[in-house]
Amino acid sequence: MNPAAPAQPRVDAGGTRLVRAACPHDCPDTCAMLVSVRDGVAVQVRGDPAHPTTAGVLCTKVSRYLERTYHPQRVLQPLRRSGPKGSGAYEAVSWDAALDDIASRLRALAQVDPQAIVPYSYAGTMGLVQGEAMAARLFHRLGASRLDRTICASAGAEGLRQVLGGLVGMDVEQFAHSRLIVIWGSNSITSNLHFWSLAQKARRAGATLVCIDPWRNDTARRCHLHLQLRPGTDAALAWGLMGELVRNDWLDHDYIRDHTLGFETLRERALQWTPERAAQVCGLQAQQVRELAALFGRTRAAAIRVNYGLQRVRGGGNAVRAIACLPALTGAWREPAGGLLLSSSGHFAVARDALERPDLLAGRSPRIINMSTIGDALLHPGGGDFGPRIDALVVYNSNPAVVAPESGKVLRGLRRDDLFTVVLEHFRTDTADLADYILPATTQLEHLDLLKAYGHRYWVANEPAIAPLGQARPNSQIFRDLAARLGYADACFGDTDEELAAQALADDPRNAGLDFATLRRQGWGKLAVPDAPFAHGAFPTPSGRCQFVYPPDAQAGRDPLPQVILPYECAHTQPELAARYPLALLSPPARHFLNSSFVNVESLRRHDAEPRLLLHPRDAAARALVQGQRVRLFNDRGEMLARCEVTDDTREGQVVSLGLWWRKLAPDGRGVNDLTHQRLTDLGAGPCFHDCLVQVEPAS
Ligand SMILES: Nc1nc2c(c(=O)[nH]1)N[C@H]1C(S)=C(S)[C@@H](COP(=O)(O)OP(=O)(O)OC[C@H]3O[C@@H](n4cnc5c(=O)[nH]c(N)nc54)[C@H](O)[C@@H]3O)O[C@H]1N2
Ligand SMILES: Nc1nc2c(c(=O)[nH]1)N[C@H]1C(S)=C(S)[C@@H](COP(=O)(O)OP(=O)(O)OC[C@H]3O[C@@H](n4cnc5c(=O)[nH]c(N)nc54)[C@H](O)[C@@H]3O)O[C@H]1N2
Ligand code: SF4
Ligand SMILES: [Mo]
Repeated sequence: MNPAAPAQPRVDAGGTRLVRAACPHDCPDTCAMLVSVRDGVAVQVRGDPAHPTTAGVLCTKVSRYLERTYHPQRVLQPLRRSGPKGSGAYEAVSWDAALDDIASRLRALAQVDPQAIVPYSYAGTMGLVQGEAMAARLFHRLGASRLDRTICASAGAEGLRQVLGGLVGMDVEQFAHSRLIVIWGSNSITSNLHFWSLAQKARRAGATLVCIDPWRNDTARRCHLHLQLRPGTDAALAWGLMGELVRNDWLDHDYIRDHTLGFETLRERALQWTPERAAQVCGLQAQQVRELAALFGRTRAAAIRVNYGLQRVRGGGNAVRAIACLPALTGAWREPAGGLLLSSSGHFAVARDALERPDLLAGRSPRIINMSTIGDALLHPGGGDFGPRIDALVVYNSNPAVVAPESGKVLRGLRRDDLFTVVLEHFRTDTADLADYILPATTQLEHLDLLKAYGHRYWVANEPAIAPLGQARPNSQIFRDLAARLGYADACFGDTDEELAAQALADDPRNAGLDFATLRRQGWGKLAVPDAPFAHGAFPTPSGRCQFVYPPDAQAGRDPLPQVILPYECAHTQPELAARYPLALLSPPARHFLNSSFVNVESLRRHDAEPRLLLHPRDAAARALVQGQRVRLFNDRGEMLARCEVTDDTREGQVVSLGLWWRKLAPDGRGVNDLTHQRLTDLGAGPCFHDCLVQVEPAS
């Protein structure tokens, strides 16, 4: 199960040192990298050719990691605000001065109510050491508010947990052997490149590729079939497919009997869903539903790569639930190359409590702030159920001024004069521009880390390749330093990064033979998880079965089956709003940026010189808009400018805006999240980025 990586030469004849690293970015691929270092300077990064999923290839973005690391605008010393908030005036201060002042401000707040302090972080780095390890310990010890990290995946995660029991599924490497691959809600070529390579292998061996996406993206264009449904209608399509599977008896009755829960209930509901009914909700042809159902029902090694695009709408959690029922109906799970993959992260045995030390809460249970509604939270005056007003925000590994929904409110919050904000960053991001202190953090080449993945089954270790640039410090060190300043003597605040990495690996059979020393030496190592994890059932649900029905819903008298829930903002649910703002806005990632990371890397911004808006020819004609024209995109929450691209790759009534631009690098200083709202998904309390109505007009 654990193929040993061949030993790499550590130093070549010319004196170049080769260091094993891991891509830290928020991407399912978590590539194993090799960094060449000469005279203390990193001179090359490349993909590890021996690592099975990386296969020697890094994406265009991370191929430019040196340009990012050695960027002239790296923040390399602590900065203290020296003018009004947002003025951009900062002065360099020593680490001692910065840490002393920050610690005394936090101490003073903690004496009144530590919940007034809020950490804000996501996946700028996915490393377990530079993520929620020392940081979590510090905030737990303080008794600060806890953060619900919902901004990406919580709706799908909860949906999948209800059906399969966790973020578990197929081994991505098995997709190479699938006969049918359904890519559902994902632009793999952009966001999951190494999966796409495996899908290509399957295609060359004769597999059929299907894409289900409201936008004909690069991936859809290269699939055999594309079902271009209305956004937020995926659950209806899944029910349409289930109806056909039941009516045509494309079912594995033994698998259903032995390994699933609630089939009779599902069967009855599925029979109410004809292809015509599903097609009507989804804006498809009934024949398309029939055709996909026949393909899926008659292919044993049928695999679904469901991704997060489709769960960023009101009904996203239930959509994932409905889709997750499909492979158990046909028994596709019996095949290693059949089943479904949303995320592999639940297969990793991580010793969370050892890393984060919730015991340091010492019986307290601080309130939880949802990061997806940080705009409202920052503007809350305090009191009532909310608890104390937020007086301090400590941001690391995230850029909320750009990535969080309803930027207007987020920015108003961040601009509050009575908010004390500390931002740990590589760059002067839009968020850092509103900080009281900007603390220089190291990049992946400068610190140690250990990564799990959400798209494959390998642990990947990251050795520091070069010394920290300037005065930069690893996140872990900054939180360690703050803990010392706050007088916390608990031994855990003395743990080194090596110790943290070692603690992250749970003592669990899945980690057999994989301690941190081994991973460092080998670079990476594969989890011991069966190729076909649910061939014999054994789902990690309480029932051990694939749960078509969710027992807690049944017990509470609610409908226990996956629901079809239409978007908050669409013509069916809000006709008056849709009359004023008739276009559905999707805002998926741009290929050459990673969320808001890399937007400041010049060689990458050259590919996407300014924000683009894809608009259907009929919508363009109705507004007398032409190719290349600058347009204004707006609704009641905000506006933004973009260059219009007239194309039938998008549906009529639907526009697509690509990427999360730095506000200060956009022509109008705005971003797409000026338009999005803070309402939450049906499950998991996640954001609804792709559930948003707008209007478009010529820019004046
Ligand atoms: N280059 C690049 N790669 C990235 C990222 C990036 O910013 N840039 N971001 C990374 C991150 S943080 C994540 S979470 C991952 C995951 O990435 P995802 O969130 O899966 O993003 P995409 O793969 O672009 O897929 C989004 C797709 O979903 C479609 N979509 C939108 N609404 C719906 C819907 O209602 N139904 C269906 N069926 N489809 C819908 C969009 O049109 C788009 O094609 O990608 C990671 N990889
Ligand atoms: N409209 C719309 N909005 C979206 C999305 C969308 O598709 N549409 N996608 C959403 C998704 S899926 C996600 S995951 C979120 C992503 O939101 P974020 O996790 O905030 O991702 P980034 O924008 O990449 O910001 C990460 C920041 O962390 C910094 N960073 C990186 N490594 C380190 C480190 O080691 N130390 C420190 N201190 N800082 C570091 C980077 O410089 C960068 O500025 O955005 C969400 N927002
Ligand atoms: S961003 Fe994704 S594809 Fe690119 S190097 Fe990192 S893990 Fe690999
Ligand atoms: Mo994400």
